[in-house]
Amino acid sequence: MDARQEELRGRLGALGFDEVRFATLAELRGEKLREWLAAGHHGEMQWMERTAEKRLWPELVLPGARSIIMLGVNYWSEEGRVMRDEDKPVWARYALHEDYHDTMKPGLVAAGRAIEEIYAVEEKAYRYYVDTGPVLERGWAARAGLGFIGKNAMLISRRHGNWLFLAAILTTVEFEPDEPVRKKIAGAVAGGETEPVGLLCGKCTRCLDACPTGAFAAPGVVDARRCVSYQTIENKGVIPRELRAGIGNRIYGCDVCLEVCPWNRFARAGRAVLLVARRELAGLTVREILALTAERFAEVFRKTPIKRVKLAGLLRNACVVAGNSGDAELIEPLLKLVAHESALVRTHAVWAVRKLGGAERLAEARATETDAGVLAEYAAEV
Ligand code: B12
Ligand code: SF4
Ligand code: SF4
Repeated sequence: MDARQEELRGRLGALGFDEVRFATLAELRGEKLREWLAAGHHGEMQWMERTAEKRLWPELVLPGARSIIMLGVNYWSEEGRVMRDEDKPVWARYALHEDYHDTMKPGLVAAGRAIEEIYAVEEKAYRYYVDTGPVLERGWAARAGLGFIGKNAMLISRRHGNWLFLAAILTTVEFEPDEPVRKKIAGAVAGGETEPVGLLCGKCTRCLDACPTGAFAAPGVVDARRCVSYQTIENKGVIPRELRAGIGNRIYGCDVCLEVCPWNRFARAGRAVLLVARRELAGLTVREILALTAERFAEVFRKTPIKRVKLAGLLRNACVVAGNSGDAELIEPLLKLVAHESALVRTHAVWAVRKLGGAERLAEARATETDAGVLAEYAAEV
């Protein structure tokens, strides 16, 4: 192995990246992304459509690109094991941190400097991304051997389970590629270039069976439109009525298909060099969230990814959680939201009050309601 490449791997590891692996750029499973988009599985994420070609061909992102360095940051923590409280709204584990796009950035800046120093190149010889760039991160991570793609569509690491954030550095520097994960099946070797979904899943289907909203169109294929993560984070509008019950008490994101995966048994607490935990958020009650003002929202969710859904998005999600709780004492705080300035919030508050058996308390608000969408919610079946 090239001494400079190993020096780079060591320096990136010391910066806080738990996985540092290299792949040579070539075309990636393009048909999978195209099929996914053609089936409309991306919902309203039009940016996925706009950037599809760039995602498949990194030369369009960085002219002259030859390699990709795939980085993984383990965000598992031992407290994570005990932090679920059934009486409280449940947050995706990644969200109980300051926004990883921001906290991982200094690590990526320093990684870029390390490439410059070791390979005597300039800044234009690389581009780094964490989630936000047009890079098929899971596909490249599988190619570089960080793990395999599970039936839950996640990049699963044999060392860290499902709990890896991914980041990528495209570069014009050439590296020796690392080996993808392989498996011996009946004397032949599977994996590598073909990267089959579920390579190390065996007969297990736990994730597919556990999904609360039936979001898997096939093993490894998530129809985002049915996914709780999409509905509670990416969707800016009304959450389809037929999916609301399945959301249960998940207020932001969803980890169900990650949590049930037996590969997590190998996960150990991460070093958290590039992360800042915000576990206090898991202690918020749905009543406290329903009562949030704009000022309080800005204060409580400062620096977290949750601020991206804005107050109205979070109140919408909280109404769904409240409606699913069966707790009639939440009718009172929900009635305040039936008069909220945002029609989005009013719609979901009306649903929740009706779901909790408080329909008769809505007469006054209904008489003055003018928004067609909210009126449709009053008229709909619960
Ligand atoms: C759009 C998006 C979403 C969408 C769509 C999810 C999806 N399954 O595609 C929504 C909003 C639903 C979502 C949800 C989540 N996401 Co997301 N998301 C992304 C994003 C921005 C693009 C993913 C994408 O390209 N999807 C299109 C499909 C077709 O691509 P793909 O699943 O990546 O598949 C490729 C490879 O699997 C490979 N492949 C090889 N063989 C085969 C075979 C088949 C059949 C298929 C389909 C693919 C395949 O090729 C495919 C395409 O070439 C990435 C960041 C990025 N830039 O990549 C993060 C990313 C995938 N998300 C991430 C996370 C953490 C989540 C959530 C866990 C968040 C949460 N707790 O709520 C959930 C998990 C849901 C799930 N089971 O996938 C992490 C995943 C880390 C990991 N270890 O895998 C990423 C990489 C962000 C990051 N930088 O860490 N996400
Ligand atoms: S994140 Fe949740 S809703 Fe989305 S596919 Fe996984 S289990 Fe289903
Ligand atoms: S839960 Fe089972 S089927 Fe799903 S990804 Fe994990 S090992 Fe594979």
